[in-house]
Amino acid sequence: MLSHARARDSMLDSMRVLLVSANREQYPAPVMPLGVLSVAGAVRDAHEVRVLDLCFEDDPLRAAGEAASSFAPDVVGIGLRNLHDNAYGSSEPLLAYYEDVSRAVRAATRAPLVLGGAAITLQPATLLDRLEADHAVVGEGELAFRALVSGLERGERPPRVVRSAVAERRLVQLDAKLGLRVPPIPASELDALAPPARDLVDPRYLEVDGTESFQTKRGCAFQCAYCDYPDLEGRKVRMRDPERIADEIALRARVPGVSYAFIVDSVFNVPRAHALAVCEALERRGSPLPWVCYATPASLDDELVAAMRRAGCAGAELGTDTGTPRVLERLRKPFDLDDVRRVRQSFLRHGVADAHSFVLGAEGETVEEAEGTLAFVRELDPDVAVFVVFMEDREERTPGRAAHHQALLDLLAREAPKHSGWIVPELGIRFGEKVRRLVAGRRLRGPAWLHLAAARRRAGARLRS
Ligand code: B12
Ligand code: SF4
Repeated sequence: MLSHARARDSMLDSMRVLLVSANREQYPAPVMPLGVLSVAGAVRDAHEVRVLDLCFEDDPLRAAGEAASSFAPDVVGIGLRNLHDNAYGSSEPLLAYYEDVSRAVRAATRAPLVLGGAAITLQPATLLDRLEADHAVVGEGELAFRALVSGLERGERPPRVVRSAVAERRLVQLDAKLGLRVPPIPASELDALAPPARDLVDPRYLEVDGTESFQTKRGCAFQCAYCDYPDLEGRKVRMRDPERIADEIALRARVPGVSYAFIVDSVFNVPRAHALAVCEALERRGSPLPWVCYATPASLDDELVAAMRRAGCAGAELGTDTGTPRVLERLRKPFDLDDVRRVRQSFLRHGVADAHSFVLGAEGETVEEAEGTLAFVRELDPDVAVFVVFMEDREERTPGRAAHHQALLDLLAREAPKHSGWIVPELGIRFGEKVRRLVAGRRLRGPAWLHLAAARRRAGARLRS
C-alpha cells in the first residue's frame, strides 16, 4: 500500500523521498514496519515522503516499480528487516527477493537507492553489493538518513555508507574511511525525534492482528556471547521518558482496531527502574492496552512482574536460551537457572504468560548438552517454550548454522510433539499457517503464543480442580 505525507506547504526546495518496506513475512504475524515509519517520521518535516509497504501486495515487484515511476522520487530508501523467513531457512530466497525489489525500483527510476534496516546492519557489504545500491545506512536511521538526503539535496556525493555509531562494529568488512559516521541519537533526544509516521501504516496490519509496536528504549548493556541485538541498537541503553511512552500507547489505544501493544525493546525489564516507571505511567492511564515484551530473568523480581501485570502486560518472551549451567556460563547470560525457576513462579502468581526461547547449538553446544536443556524445560514447564537452532548472521563472523544443526533438529522433531507448549518454527511444530488459521477463525487478537499459553493454563486449572 502506498501512503503519502505532504508535510510542508511549500515543497519547492525539498526532496521527494520514496520509502519501501520490503518485508512480506506473515508469521508469526505480519509486523508493521516501525523502522521505516520511524525514518519517514524523521524526514517528513523537510521532504515529501511516500511509504510503500509490500507486505500485503499481490504483486510486490510491480507495486515497487509503479510507485517508483508514478511518484518520480529524488531518492528511494528500501527497508530490509529479515535475513530469514519465519522457519529460519536459508537467507538465499530472501536475498534474491530483495534483489528483485531493488531491480524493479531501478528499472523505474534513476534516483539514488539507499538501503537500511536490521538486515543491512548485520550484512552491509553483502547486501550493498548484491543489490547494487548507492548507499547503505547502517544502524539507527533517523539522523543518518536525514543527513544522507540533505547531502543529496545539496548536490553532494555522500559516502556509500552512512553509519550510526551504535552500529560501529558492523563495518569491519567495508573500508571504514568510506563511511560517514553519525553519532548515536542521545537519550535526551530520543523523545525529541518526530514520532514514527503511524498515520501512514497499512490498515491491514490492524485487521489481521491488531498489534502496534512501541519502543521504550534503545540498546542492551548485557554481552551475551552470540547476540547481535547490542550491535543493532548499541550497548549503551538510551531510555525514553516513561510519561511520553505511556501517552503514546494511550493515544494509539483509541484507534479502532488497535488491540495489543508489542514493546519491541531488546529487553524491557532492564534497567529495572525505567521499566517500573513505564508500568506506573501506564497504570495511571488506566492500562490502555494489553501488551507483550521481551524480558530477561535478570533483575526480574516479583514486584516488577506485579507492576507489569497491573500495567496490562499479558505475556513476556524470555531469552532463557539454555538449561545447563555450563552453557549458560559460556553464553555469558546474566542470570542462573534458579532465576529462571523464580521468574516462572512470579509469572504464574501474577497471571502473566511466559514464553522462553531456547537457542540450541550456540557456542559449540553439543547434542548431549542440548538434551540437558530439554530436561530443564520439562522440569520448568513454562507456558510456552520456543526452540531455535543457532545461526550466525553477522557477515564478519561467517554466517551459518550450528555445527550439529541436523542432529539438533532431529532431537526436536522427536521431543517437541510430546509437549503441548513446545514450539519449533523451523519444523512447523505449533507454528505457521495452521496456527494462524486457528487464531483468525476464533477472532483472537494479539500474539498467537499467548492463546496457546492461556489454553495450557486453563487445562492445568481443570486438572487441579
Ligand atoms: C520486536 C522484534 C520482533 C517482534 C515484532 C513485534 C512487532 N509487533 O513489531 C516479533 C517477536 C513478532 C518478531 C518476529 C520476527 N523476527 Co524479530 N525482532 C524484533 C526486534 C527485537 C526489534 C525490531 C524493532 O521493531 N525495532 C525497532 C525499530 C525502530 O528498529 P528497526 O526496525 O531496526 O529500524 C531502525 C533501523 O534499522 C533503521 N531502518 C529501518 N528501516 C529502514 C529503512 C531505511 C531506508 C533506512 C535508511 C533505515 C532504516 O532505522 C530505524 C530507526 O532507527 C529485532 C532485534 C532488534 N533489537 O532490533 C528482531 C529482528 C528484527 N527479528 C528478526 C527475525 C529473524 C524475526 C522472525 C523471522 C523470527 C521468527 N522466526 O519468527 C520474525 C519475523 C516477523 C515478521 N513478520 O517479519 C531478526 C531479523 C534479522 C535476521 N537475523 O533475520 C532481528 C534483527 C533479530 C535477530 N538478530 O535475529 N520480531
Ligand atoms: S540480554 Fe538479550 S538482548 Fe541483551 S545481549 Fe543478552 S540475549 Fe542479547
